Amino acid sequence: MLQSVISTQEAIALEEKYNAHNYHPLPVVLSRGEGVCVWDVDGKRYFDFLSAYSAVNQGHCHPRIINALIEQAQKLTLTSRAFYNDRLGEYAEFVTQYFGYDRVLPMNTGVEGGETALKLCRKWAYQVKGVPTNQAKIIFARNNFWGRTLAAVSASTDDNAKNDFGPYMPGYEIIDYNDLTALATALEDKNVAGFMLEPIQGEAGVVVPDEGYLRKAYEMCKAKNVLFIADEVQTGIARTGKLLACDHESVKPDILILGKALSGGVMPVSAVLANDEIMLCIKPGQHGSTFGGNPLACAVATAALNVVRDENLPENAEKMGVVFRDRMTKLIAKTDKAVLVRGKGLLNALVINDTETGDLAWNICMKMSENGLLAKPTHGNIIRFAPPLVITEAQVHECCDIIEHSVMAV
Ligand code: IF1
Repeated sequence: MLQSVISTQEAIALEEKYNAHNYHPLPVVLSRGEGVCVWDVDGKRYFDFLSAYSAVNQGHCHPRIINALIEQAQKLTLTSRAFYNDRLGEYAEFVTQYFGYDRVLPMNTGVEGGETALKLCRKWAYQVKGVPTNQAKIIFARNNFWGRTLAAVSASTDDNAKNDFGPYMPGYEIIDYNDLTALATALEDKNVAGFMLEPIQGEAGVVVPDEGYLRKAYEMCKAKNVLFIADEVQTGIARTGKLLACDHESVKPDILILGKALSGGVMPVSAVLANDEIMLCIKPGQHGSTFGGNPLACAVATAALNVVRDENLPENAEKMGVVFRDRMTKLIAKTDKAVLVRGKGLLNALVINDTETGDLAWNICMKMSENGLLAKPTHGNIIRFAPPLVITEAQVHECCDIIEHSVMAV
């Protein structure tokens, strides 16, 4: 293996000196990725159990997706929507049929998908539902995370993500997640236009709602003519053992937001899907983006979605998730350092019996990194485990051995 030209120390020092300090990464400098694994600049191999926050579900640098990228990149990468191109129409047909909606509005990042969904929801509220102008309310769940824009952090209940970014977006209502009584109360307000939520809360620490919550919440929204908006940026694209996390309860969101693995982690591609009554509320010139729906993104996302289907990634995520949680349950029985494992498919979290500062979880992640597995704590004492969905059963067991040795060694 060719060694990289830059050392770990140099790479970290440069980032420290010239980059914003908006993250606190593990001290690992990666230079190559393939399938479930990544390699650092010294050639050390790691199993990637973060998957770039569920963006590389298809595995790092999947050949089919990379080839689609290369082929299209040599023809046409960007036209803007000022003109048509020969990729967007076919992609729009493909992705709407793939997920079962009339239309798609293509964007780039997950948070742009969220912003687009909220603009659609408000437009629909005024033009279809008949909410008085500028009176539309959107309901969010406490501990939600849907990105870093001002509209997104206005919905946040996490001080670190929100503080000192005010003033905040008006028209928001926050209710407890997984609480149907709170939802019923909020839905009494005639001006509520939509309820936006993650089917499983990712950043909050892989919080799985009670069985039936999504289904009941959806029905309550429909009864009040309120749009059910599913943020599947992290839970979608086979991550939880179904194509969409909403599929576990046969809920079909009025507005579906996708991102991350929609491109297999190759480039930013997001999408909002909805039917005509909602999507056609936005007219020409009322929304868009320079890169939204670019030919390169269309080619990459088409390949990425074909890989999900052709390699049966939802089924594999379901099966491997059972193996993983079973191994973690056995580990919890052996140590008091880990208290709980939760999740669906290959979106799981291990809750660490930690101090307030979260040192134990961080130290476990550092030990796992030494032992060749990458994962990162969220909210102090919760370690999220989300490998690429192409992982094999043998690799799951090899990784669980690493997790077990690391937990026992710290
Ligand atoms: C960070 C985690 C955080 C998301 C859901 C929308 C977005 C995200 C459910 C926005 C993005 C990323 C962002 C990144 C860390 C990661 C993350 F939950 F995945 F771990 F922060 F919460 N909806 N999640 O999870 O998508 O605009 O980033 O493409 O900002 O630190 P984006």
